[in-house]
Amino acid sequence: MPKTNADLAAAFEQTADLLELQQANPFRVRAYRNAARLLGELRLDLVAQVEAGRPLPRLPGIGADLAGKIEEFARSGHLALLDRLRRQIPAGVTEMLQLPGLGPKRVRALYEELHVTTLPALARAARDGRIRALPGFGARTEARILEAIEAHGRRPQRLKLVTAAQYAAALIAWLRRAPGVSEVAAAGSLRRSRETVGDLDLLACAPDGAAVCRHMLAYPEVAEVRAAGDTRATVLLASGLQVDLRVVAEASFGAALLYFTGSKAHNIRLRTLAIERRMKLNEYGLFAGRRTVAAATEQEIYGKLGLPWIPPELREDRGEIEAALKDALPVLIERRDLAGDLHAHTDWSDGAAGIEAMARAAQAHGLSYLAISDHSRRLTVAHGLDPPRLARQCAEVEALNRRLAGIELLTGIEVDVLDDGSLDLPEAALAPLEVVIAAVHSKFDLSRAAQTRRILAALEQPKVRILAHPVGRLIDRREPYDVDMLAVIRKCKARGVALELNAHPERLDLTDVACRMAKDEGARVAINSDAHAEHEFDNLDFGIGQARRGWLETGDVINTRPLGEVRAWLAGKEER
Ligand code: DGT
Ligand code: CA
Ligand code: CA
Repeated sequence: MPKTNADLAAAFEQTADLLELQQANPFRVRAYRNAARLLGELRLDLVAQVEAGRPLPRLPGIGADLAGKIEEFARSGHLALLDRLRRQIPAGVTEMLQLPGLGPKRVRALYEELHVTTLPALARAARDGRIRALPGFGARTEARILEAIEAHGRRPQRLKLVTAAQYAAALIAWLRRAPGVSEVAAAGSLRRSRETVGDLDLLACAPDGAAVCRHMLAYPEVAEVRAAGDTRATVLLASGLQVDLRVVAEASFGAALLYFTGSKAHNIRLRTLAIERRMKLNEYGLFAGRRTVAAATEQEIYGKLGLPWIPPELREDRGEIEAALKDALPVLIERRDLAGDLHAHTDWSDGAAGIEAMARAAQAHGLSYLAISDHSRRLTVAHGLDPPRLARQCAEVEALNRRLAGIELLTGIEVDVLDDGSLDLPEAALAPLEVVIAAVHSKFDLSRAAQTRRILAALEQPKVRILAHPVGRLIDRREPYDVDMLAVIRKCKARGVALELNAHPERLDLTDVACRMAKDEGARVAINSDAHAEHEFDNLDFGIGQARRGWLETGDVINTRPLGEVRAWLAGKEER
């Protein structure tokens, strides 16, 4: 049963939605949502765990009931509860939940008050002006719903990188068991670490391509076969994800990997370079007339084109070819370059674990320091800290520091930026802290000018050293707020504030392009996990992928430095 954590996460998320539609106990709804979030990020494959007969590890928020559900899903591929909910609720209503801006509460109102159970019926209701008449809706919401339905039809579905990676890992493991396979690799946008993935491009190396294609068609998750032949197959998985598989000979593996990794724009530039050098480049190799110049590895092909090997994350035709020609490619940051993490939560606010557990987890992830930065009081839903609780937490952090070996904690806070750009806590409360992170969690819809003014004002506050998730987007769920990023970056540079690259796979905020802007302006970046649970330090990998797409090097990232240097920077004793 090659279901993956991503399938489980989707099933739990849907269970939560449908339970909420039925107005189930909010705590129960929340438990499923939290479990979905956990599974969506967890690296450990729980399915394999169950298959191997190993007990599930202790996981935050997963009690006996949910653990039973995980085992049920791993063993049967189904959740009886979800199947029942789906029978009780019309499919069109479930579909409405996919529309941005329509949560269970609104969907419930729409189908109870207007009796709409399909998207076309909902669109009609919007056009007839029936939605605006409902309490809590209004003409603006009605117009947005109509737009969302239209966009829903147009927009190709893209998966978050973390989700695509989970599906890919399970399928790659399956393909490695195909007859005669010596290698399986992911290509396409997944290999380039794009923040979202349209479809999976996989490459296998084997003498008998037809046998490998047949093996893939036998993958139990295949829902639809779109094409199948001796060297390639295209299928749709039950999750809706499309997979393109190519099977090639070892002699041309590098050429195929290069071609199918893309991007298309990068490939076009390489082909032009080949032509200028009187050669021809395609998915089978680099050729001079009929002679094969290079084909087995990417290194050889780049080499014969007069280029160093270019890391996949750079292959977007954003200047990497020019840099390579001058032998001036950046030396991209790697995960092992991170020395510490400057943003994490604990159960003092909305985190799942205590301070010590988070410290141990950070240490287990190879980090040597960790800032404890819980939310401030304005975020009441997250049990944000007021000055007295913050002072008590600091005392506890300092006490722990005297006891812990191998990891050093820094005191800190993720303090809300208020509507006018002032901070949620008074200067006196912030003064003793080492790491003050300013974060926007409200008023996302201000005009560009107003939002920019607000954030620049927050950056003027003397204790602020990091700007959290600078554009506030949630991939697939919330658009970034409108802000003049260049102005923000320049202010950060001027004030000696680091821009956070929040590594949560749903945020990946900064974007790759903004990372590049920050680097070009000479501003510092902090790659932070924003971990709310022990396993979330794994997410740093996704931050690194995004940073590499943004051309970042060790020197651009503040938390690659040893603690002593970071403390000096935090204290403002370094270049501004
Ligand atoms: P995605 O799937 O939208 O996330 O993005 P990619 O980059 O994975 O794009 P995809 O799956 O359409 O194609 C995978 C790679 O195959 C692409 O990056 C370059 C190569 N490729 C596909 N179609 C073409 C084409 O028509 N011309 C060229 N030059 N390359 C192509
Ligand atoms: Ca693709
Ligand atoms: Ca493709």
